[in-house]
Amino acid sequence: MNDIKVLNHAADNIRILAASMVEKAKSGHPGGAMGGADFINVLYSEYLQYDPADPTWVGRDRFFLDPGHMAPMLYSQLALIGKFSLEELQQLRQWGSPTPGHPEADPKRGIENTSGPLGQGHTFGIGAAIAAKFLAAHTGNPTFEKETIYIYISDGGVQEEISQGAARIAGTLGLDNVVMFYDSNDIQLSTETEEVMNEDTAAKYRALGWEVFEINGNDAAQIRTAIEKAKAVKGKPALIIGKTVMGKGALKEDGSSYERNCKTHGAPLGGDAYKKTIANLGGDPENAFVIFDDVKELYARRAEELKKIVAERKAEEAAWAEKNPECAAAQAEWFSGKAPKVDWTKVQQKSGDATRNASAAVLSQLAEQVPNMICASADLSNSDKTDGFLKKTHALKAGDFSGAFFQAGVAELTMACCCIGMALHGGVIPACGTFFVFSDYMKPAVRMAALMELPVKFIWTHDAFRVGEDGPTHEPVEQEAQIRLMEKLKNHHGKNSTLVLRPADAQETTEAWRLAMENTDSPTALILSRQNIADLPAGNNYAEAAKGAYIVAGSDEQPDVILLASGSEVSTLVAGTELLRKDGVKVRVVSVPSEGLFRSQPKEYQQAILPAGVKKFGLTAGLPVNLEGLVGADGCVWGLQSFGFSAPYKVLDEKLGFTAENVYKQVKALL
Ligand SMILES: Cc1ncc(C[n+]2csc(CCOP(=O)(O)OP(=O)(O)O)c2C)c(N)n1
Ligand SMILES: [Mg+2]
Repeated sequence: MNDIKVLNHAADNIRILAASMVEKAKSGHPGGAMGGADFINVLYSEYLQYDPADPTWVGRDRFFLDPGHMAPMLYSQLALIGKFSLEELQQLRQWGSPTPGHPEADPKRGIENTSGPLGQGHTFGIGAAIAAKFLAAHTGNPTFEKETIYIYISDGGVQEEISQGAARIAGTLGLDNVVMFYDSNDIQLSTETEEVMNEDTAAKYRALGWEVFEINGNDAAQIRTAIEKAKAVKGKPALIIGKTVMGKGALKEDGSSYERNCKTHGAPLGGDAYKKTIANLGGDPENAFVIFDDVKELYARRAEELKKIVAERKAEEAAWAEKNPECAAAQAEWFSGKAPKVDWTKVQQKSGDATRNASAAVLSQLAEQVPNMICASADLSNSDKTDGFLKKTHALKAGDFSGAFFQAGVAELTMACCCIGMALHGGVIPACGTFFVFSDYMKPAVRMAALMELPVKFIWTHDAFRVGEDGPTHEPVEQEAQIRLMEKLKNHHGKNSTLVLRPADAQETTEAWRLAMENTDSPTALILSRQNIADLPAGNNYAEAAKGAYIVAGSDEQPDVILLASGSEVSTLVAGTELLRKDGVKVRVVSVPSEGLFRSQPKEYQQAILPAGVKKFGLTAGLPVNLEGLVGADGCVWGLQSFGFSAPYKVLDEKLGFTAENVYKQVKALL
């Protein structure tokens, strides 16, 4: 057991480094980091199991940070274990540095998740815990049973609504591999917490099925005991509520206390206050970026302990692998991040089917062929047709993770963040479904998946006003334009941050799913119809969908006009061509499942499909902006200009101009 004095000295070391990073950067958040230092230090010096020589070891414990503004605490802690240099700490928030303003996922350096938008980070941790349970059940590898997901949350994360969803899921699924620390310092950015919350947080989490421990979060001995107890809890997640002191050890320039002060939330301590604080914590204000000798020794000892712990756990894994070579090979494949091998010829599509049903046909095959896939739905599995997957497996349950379906309940953001956490954990391929209109509840998570380059599959059905009688609340209009903006936004590797696919018929849906499964380094969105759609003309070359836009079979050479659309509007265009041809008009129909993918093709291809100077007519059930970029000055787009209306969808098609006759009329006016 480490001497408490040394633990306290190490926590002070973290406080000194964190405050100094912010001081040097002239921006950042010292107060929270200084209050949380004791917890993170006890965790890393005594409990967190990881392999210093093999940072992405699959069985490692994981630390998920929710309050990204406490980055200086995490970076300083990681400097104590050698993952960051003292020079790198001094580059906080600077261009090109590995220590940006809020941590961005970098598991090799000990950062398991990007954090910044409060609430999401701890939900990623819950998703990772689900993945660990799933892998334990599906591989039998004993290492996953031993893995603990440690989560750090603050007042902001508890206040965010998503915490209700995360806690509900963790409680319902009995995630006893979760130990969450709540840094309860009574202070937030602009007020003391009592101005905005007077709940009994412990009672709330108990009611949601958690075991709760309440301690002084700046007392190393109490933290140690609480972690011991939390790890021992069976059948439930554990929450340690630590009352902490914001800005612990901070002094003002006159030497009076600067603790428990909102001002230390998000600004450097400043000048003499900084110097007084560093001296008070036992550091040298002129030379603050130092790791104390006894702290170096503390972490050197821990590194030795870890060698033994990791050797034992890896020996267990090796024994398992020897007995289960096939499972071990499968597990290695799952963690490789490579696309799974799928025999797509096995997918049987029905002619004229709704694309949500076509998606179900694919999911049914994926459930059989991709044993590490987890599919989720926010209580709509029989409508969003993720039940195609569910019918081949069963739902994950407390104590039984042998299934592969995650029933998230009506909580779209929670579901999305859990899926992201599964992807962060590695070893599993998550997908999740709901109605497209409710993608509005998921966008913050889609953005984070895009930023982290995670291959989560978002399945959004009921893609247009043709939802019909459910009325405007359920009819997406502007959602496609919104999500397609993510195709225009590049990630930091220069790739479109999200792949967005809206297939035109059942067969094209198989292609879209193939592209989704082969996309291993960004999220994919599949936008699918509720209503049946006529097949594209016979002989259509569906493989061309991989280019984002392609010429549909039956198109004329040397066209007078090019008609383009995505999803079910393509078949409306095809119907319109028959009327146009009767007038001798030569027509090309182009299906555009993904503008982003199309724009990634060579210029020659783009020009061959949509040559400049040829008149173009676009049809979209969303906002015209969906196609205006492709139509340009060569024509016009017929789309929706307002929210939808309640009526049977065929009536809406008539009223809103989504008919062969209107296509004919609009195109004639154009020519
Ligand atoms: C979703 C979201 N909303 C707002 C913010 C801006 N913000 C960052 S920290 C913070 C206050 C958080 O208070 P707390 O979690 O108690 O942190 P402490 O002040 O104790 O460091 C706010 C509002 C954010 N990062 N994420
Ligand atoms: Mg706080």
